[in-house]
Amino acid sequence: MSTISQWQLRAAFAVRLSEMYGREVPAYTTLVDVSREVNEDVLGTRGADAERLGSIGRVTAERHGAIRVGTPRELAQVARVFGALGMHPVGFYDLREAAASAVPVVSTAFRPVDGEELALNPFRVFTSMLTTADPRFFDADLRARLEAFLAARELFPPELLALADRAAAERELPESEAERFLQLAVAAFELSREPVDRAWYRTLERISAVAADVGGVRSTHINHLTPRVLDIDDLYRRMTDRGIEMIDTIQGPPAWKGPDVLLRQTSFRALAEPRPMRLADGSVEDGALRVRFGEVEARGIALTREGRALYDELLGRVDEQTSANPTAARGDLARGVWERHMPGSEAELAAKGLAYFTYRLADERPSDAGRPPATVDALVRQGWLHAEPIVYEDFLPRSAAGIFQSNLSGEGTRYGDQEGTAYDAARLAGAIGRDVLDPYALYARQQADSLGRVARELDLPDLLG
Ligand code: OOG
Ligand code: NI
Repeated sequence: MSTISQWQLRAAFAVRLSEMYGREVPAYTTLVDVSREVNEDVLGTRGADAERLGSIGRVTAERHGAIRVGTPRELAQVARVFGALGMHPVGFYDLREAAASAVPVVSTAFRPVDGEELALNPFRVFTSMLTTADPRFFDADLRARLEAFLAARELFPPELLALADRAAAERELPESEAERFLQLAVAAFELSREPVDRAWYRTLERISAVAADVGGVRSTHINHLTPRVLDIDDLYRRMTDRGIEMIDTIQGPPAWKGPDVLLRQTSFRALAEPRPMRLADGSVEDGALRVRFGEVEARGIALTREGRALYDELLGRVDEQTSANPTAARGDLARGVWERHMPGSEAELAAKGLAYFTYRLADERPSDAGRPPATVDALVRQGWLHAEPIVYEDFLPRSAAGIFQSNLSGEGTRYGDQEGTAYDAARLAGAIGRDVLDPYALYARQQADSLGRVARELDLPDLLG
């Protein structure tokens, strides 16, 4: 009997989730269609260069999802489901600090970690957990009620978790178990039709719309599913032309003539979705909730810590200029800052140690070659090696907070006199029962592995320094 490997499970899960979400949120299907058109056009005009940060096959299939859970126990279960798909927790994001309105969550991203797995299918899920212990959002009474509510619900049936554990242990599932696993896993993220307790939902909504979305209902659901495009500015125009109202910015780096780095994202607010509401007298009436949205992204080169520090510094400068010139367009100010301070070529990013690359031997040695030079820089310059950018596989806290925020209706409440509760990567790892991996270490290893290979091939043991 044939078996289904983890990457095949991951790819199949992404496809089925996408079909399900397209049925639930038709605007998502429009977004996917427009993304495909944009990608085909970019491929047509830029040719092979369009695939520098991933093959068109990978990019067309590429999605990230976002989900939100309530407790460490639920997060640990999510980790088992994604573990079955070869997805591991990477990075820690504290959106409580990054957002101006009340977004009481901390997050990580579940994703494949090695190059081959990423190339097979890079599906990733931004996963947030409510910080119920943070008194800036939840007073003692509300916290107790919220935690009791969350403790009493079950997001993932035991059969799903058992199949997940088996897939993780055996790194595959027999076909019929794989089918069952996929059905249960997709169903776990469908929007529930169960009536929502209106008074409870409204109580949480006064604190934060995100808290209500997570802790106001007895199930979870996919919040959005994001396709990847090769030209997000073009996509933004085309969606606007189709009458879909986008948020007013593209988050992340500006459009400019230099290399694409990190991540640019934009979104639109989805329509209200019908959700039955249970009233205090027990009766049920038609209601609607508007929490899910559409998002799209363009990915660039992964930056090193130094590169990221530069990115954060430039964002700060753009903020300063924006508040000093409130009538100027932020995108124009940002482009100006970038042109002054961001390296204008991949070669310069590499030479300054600001971005990650993999290296491979050129098909032919330079014609007048004697011994190869001893530095990576010189090897690339003289044509011994090709440098290929490593694509950024992660998220940006400030953009994530912006996306959360731009899709909330109210600011929510924050008790400013209270001290925040520490939730850090270690606490998250403790909840999940496995390490939360450091994204920089993953990119650095990919780069070092490639350098190790070329160092052996060229017999340059000192190349790695
Ligand atoms: C997650 C928001 C963050 C991204 O792409 O930065 C995110 C959420 O709304 O649950 O998905
Ligand atoms: Ni997202």
